[in-house]
Amino acid sequence: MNINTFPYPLYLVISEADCKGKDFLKVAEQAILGGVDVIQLREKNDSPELFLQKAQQLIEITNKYDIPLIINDNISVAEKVNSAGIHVGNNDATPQDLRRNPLLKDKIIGYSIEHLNQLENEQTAVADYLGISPVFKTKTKTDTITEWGLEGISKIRQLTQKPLVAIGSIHLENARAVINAGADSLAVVSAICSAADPQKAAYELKNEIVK
Ligand code: TZP
Ligand code: MG
Repeated sequence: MNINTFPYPLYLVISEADCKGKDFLKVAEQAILGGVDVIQLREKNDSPELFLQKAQQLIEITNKYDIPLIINDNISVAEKVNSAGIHVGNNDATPQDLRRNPLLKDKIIGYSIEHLNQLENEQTAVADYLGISPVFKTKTKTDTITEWGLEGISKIRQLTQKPLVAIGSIHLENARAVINAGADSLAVVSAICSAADPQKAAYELKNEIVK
């Protein structure tokens, strides 16, 4: 795809476990109705079969609303469901590998930035968007490296034109500051998945971003 703009300002990253007993498919649908623009399915502990099954269920919903589905770090699942994109981290298959794959080369490819020197590598150059991971320390993902903070976003903003998707403890209260620091899109897990009303949470976040 190789996009210069990222027309998805509110990005939901979802897993069944992060929905804490709620039906994750319902949470996803409510989030879409509230204004989420793109969804990533991120299942770190599932068997390949279960991950595929969840992706097949979720893509029925995202397709219904014409919302892109991005698969976290699983080439086979991304290929099999023909997802709109795939997201990889610093220790996963590389964006270059994905671009060489005939089934994935035209997909949205996201790449997490955990070290500043990644901005100089060829992987960053071929990614469609960069994940700023994490902006703030989060209980949802504890094996993180750099906590970028707002200063980190501003620094990365000066070094690249790529769309920047910020993730990590983003909530209604800090959403505007993260955008003002230079992020193009906000990715959240708990702000929507743990909310009593995911649709309302998405709606409020979206209003905070686009206002
Ligand atoms: N990558 C970096 S932080 C994070 C991921 C998947 C989790 C963000 O979760 P939350 O609940 O929005 O802080
Ligand atoms: Mg990974």
